[in-house]
Amino acid sequence: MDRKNFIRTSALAISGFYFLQSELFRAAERKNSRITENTDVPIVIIGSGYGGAVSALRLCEAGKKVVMLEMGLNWEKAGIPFSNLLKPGKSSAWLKKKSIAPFMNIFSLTPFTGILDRLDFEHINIWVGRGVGGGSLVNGGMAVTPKESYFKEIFPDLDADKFYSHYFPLVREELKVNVIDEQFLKDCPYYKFTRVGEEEAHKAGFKTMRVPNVYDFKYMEKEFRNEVPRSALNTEVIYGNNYGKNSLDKTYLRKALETGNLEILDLHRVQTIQLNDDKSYTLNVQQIDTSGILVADKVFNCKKLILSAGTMGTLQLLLQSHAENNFPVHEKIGKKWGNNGNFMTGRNWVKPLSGGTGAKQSTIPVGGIDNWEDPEHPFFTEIAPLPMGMDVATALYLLINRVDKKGEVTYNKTSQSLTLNWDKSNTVKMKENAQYFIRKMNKANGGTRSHLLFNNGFGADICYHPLGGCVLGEATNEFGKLKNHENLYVLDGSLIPGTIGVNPFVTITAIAEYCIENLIKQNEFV
Ligand code: FAE
Repeated sequence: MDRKNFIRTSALAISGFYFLQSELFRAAERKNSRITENTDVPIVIIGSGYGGAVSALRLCEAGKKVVMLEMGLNWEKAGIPFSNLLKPGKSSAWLKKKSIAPFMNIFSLTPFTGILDRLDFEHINIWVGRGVGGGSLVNGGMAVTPKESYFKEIFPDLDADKFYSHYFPLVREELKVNVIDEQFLKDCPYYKFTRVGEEEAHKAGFKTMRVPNVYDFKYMEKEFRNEVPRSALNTEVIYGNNYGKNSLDKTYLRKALETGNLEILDLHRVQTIQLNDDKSYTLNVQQIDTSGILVADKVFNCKKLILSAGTMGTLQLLLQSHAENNFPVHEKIGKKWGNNGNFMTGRNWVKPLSGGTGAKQSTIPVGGIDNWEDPEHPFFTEIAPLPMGMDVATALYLLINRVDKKGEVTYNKTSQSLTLNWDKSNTVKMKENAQYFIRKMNKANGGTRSHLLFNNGFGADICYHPLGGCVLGEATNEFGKLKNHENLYVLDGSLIPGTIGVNPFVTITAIAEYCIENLIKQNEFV
């Protein structure tokens, strides 16, 4: 080694040593500065998705002080912009080194507390939202009211008339649900995929329907005219929308905060729950920073506890606390879990000679195919966008089927994680429906099954709608109060027994409204 190289190498080694030392010092400092806090609060809500946001608003309006613990980040407060599909960044994944979209995960990431998480089980992967607003931050905003006949079948004990005349209209209003203008849909090049999808469906003999959404379509029209910054027309959706989407932070949660009675603590992950002798609860909570590093251990004591951590989060808390702290859980906890019949599929060579499904696509779906009344092949499917920045002549569909065979969620003490009793046998009928649909579409319109997408064109393992495990009226009383407990309530997707026949957040919100209204009336929170 010559003298120049020797000096350069030594300098690099010395600076590397000091860098390492200062990193170790900072890590030690972070460890030493971990605080342990013990706080008493009357009501705690875990999770800030649909069930949590509704509960918070109605309790705060009734004059109750509420603390909400949310493991994800408060993005509005943090002021960090969301990424789009073509350039995944900080918001695109929950502490992962690679992007976690349903396909095309070619992007490396620096771990950050992003808004999209994927929970991997043996036969199924489940995507969930993380952050203040829960799933509303990542979802496509499709705001679909279930068919009344199916709602009655799934919830025979609920007063369907009251739901269809009161709770569903109420939540559509609160969530700011609106419908795309038909002329805009007809003219806008970003909706070619919907127009082609509907045309092809009609040719194949299927019935289509307009799908309402919480995305502000008047804003989208302005985006198109370049009067405002673009969001849906700039490939923003599952990693967050910077504009246009009325996620919960802009609706229920904002209203709840305006009462002055709600405190939201973000980056606070509840680990386990203990039941105390006086029937109150103690929560063991970890506060983390945006790279997932533990900054404080905290303990919250509360008289009343609402679990709104989403289907998988709520089941994890209940079953893990049961395994580790002997926390009492009813025998029905974990039962009647379902994927809401989610089944992804797609077609290639869709109108290749006339511009395919369009190079530019809005991320917000507005069209659906309704085959629910077909006794042999009942399904509903979203005509989904595939905004890749170029025309790939591919049509994407997320089918929602009935769930004939339900699964079960249990807790494995050795691996300290949830186990999902769910395999191919649970999705047999869903696959048959997808095959039937694709064949009929191809026969009428040309095209092939998308063999390169998913598993040879069939995504049985893709789930956006985990539901059930804490079923209303079975694991809980008729208003979501858990059996075997006096001060514990579940208000989220886990109340729905595995299926609701359409995208679920309108139903989750309506059921939460119904439950919290009645719980307050019954003086559960005095
Ligand atoms: P959820 O919204 O999941 O909120 C639970 C919250 O609890 C999250 O913010 C978690 O971070 C937090 N949490 C969990 N564990 C803990 C813990 N231990 N400590 C503290 N916080 C915790 O619950 N549905 C539709 O109706 N229309 C759509 O267009 C649609 N598109 C979707 C697209 C994607 C990519 C995904 C993933 C889902 C989509 N969904 C859609 C489903 C919908 O977002 C979901 O059913 C609801 O968000 C579930 O609401 P929950 O109140 O149950």
